[in-house]
Amino acid sequence: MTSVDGSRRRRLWQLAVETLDANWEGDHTVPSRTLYPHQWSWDSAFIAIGLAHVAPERAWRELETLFAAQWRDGRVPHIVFNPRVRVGGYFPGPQFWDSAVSPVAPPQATSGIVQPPVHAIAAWHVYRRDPSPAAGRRLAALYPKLVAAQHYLRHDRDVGGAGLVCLVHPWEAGLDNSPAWDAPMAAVPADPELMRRHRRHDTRVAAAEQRPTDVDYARYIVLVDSYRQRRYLDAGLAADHPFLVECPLFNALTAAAEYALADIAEVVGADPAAHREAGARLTEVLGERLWDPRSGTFHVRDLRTDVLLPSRTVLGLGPLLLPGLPPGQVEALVAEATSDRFGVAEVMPRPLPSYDRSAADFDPVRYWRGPSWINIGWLVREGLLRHGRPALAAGLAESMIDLVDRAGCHEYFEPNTGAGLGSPAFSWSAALLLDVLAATE
Ligand code: 2M8
Repeated sequence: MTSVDGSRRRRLWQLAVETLDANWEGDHTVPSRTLYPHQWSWDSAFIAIGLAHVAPERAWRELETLFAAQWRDGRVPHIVFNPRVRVGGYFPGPQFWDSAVSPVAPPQATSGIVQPPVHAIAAWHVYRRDPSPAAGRRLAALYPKLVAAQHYLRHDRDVGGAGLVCLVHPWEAGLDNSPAWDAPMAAVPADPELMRRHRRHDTRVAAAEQRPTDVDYARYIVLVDSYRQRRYLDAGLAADHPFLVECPLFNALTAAAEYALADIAEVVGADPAAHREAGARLTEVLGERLWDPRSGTFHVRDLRTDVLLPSRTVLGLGPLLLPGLPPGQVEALVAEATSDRFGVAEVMPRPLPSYDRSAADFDPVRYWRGPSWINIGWLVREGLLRHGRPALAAGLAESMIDLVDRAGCHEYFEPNTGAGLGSPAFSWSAALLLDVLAATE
């Protein structure tokens, strides 16, 4: 277990609490005041995990506000737009998404895509911190919504027909411009005309070399256009949607959500068995479709070409979250995490990068193409703990605490120097720091 001395702990704890307080909007938390002024789906789940330690009422509210915008087909939108934010405060905003075109959209303006399903895991964390009868009632009210969200992902999004969730936009993965998407994105037409009609907001408030490129954005927009034109309906996606991928982290989180739902089902008087079966089935299919025994890690499958893509990104470590991962795959993933590519260690750990440090196109400052992120460290740490590697998990925790200690609650960090990148005062960095600090008490 990492030991964090008392005064350092108090200082970091206070910094994290102040960051979350400053980003609270009354019924949800913005990821960042400058860069992301609305509510984001997986951010809210991570934020709830941190809030459970200091403001459980806000933790429940965070999840409830998000699920109030759930679509009628069960999908949880990746952004819930705050109508009070000025037009142009974020791009692409509610006008561009135009969720009202869809017959299954809620009355609120939202985006039309999803993000990784961390919410059942978050709800279970929040409940376990304070398992009071009142918390049990809130858990019971969320349960059917969480089940509907899983149903949407596992059925409506099973484009490949093998039982894995298919993503229709890199933003769904949360690791927006990861090198994992380079090959499938290269096939998406980058229409320069389209971007000339829009203005990016992100590069006005963050350094351009730390953000995706204009060409990336042109493709992001083409994909939103394509999905909007089909009114965000999933039937027939395989025929003509230009980006269809199966991601190991997203699918591992979908499976982990089933195990969290099994725990929740026991508390709320529902049947846990079907959730455990779904978790086991997803674990099996992940092994069949995304595991490469030669590389010893998991990869993304491009459904348009039916090819397993070679890049080794931190997405490949996601299946460590699964309790039923075969021992050979666990060993291989631990070897991958502790190799020079990713640098996890018990002593003198280096920050966990988002991409293989030894790759020729590793970029230590550009968004998801190399920098270190606290949410990914948190997930890999959970995986190491699940598979009985507490010393490695402690090393990883130490590297995460160090990053925030030296640079503040930044959105991401330069993995060699530890410099803060992207937005300062970023919510999930603060929230997950609280959870990691609490575990070192
Ligand atoms: C980033 O993504 C948004 C689009 O969803 C953006 O760049 O504008 C990603 O890091 C994503 O994972 C995150 O949820 C979001 C808000 O923090 O920002």
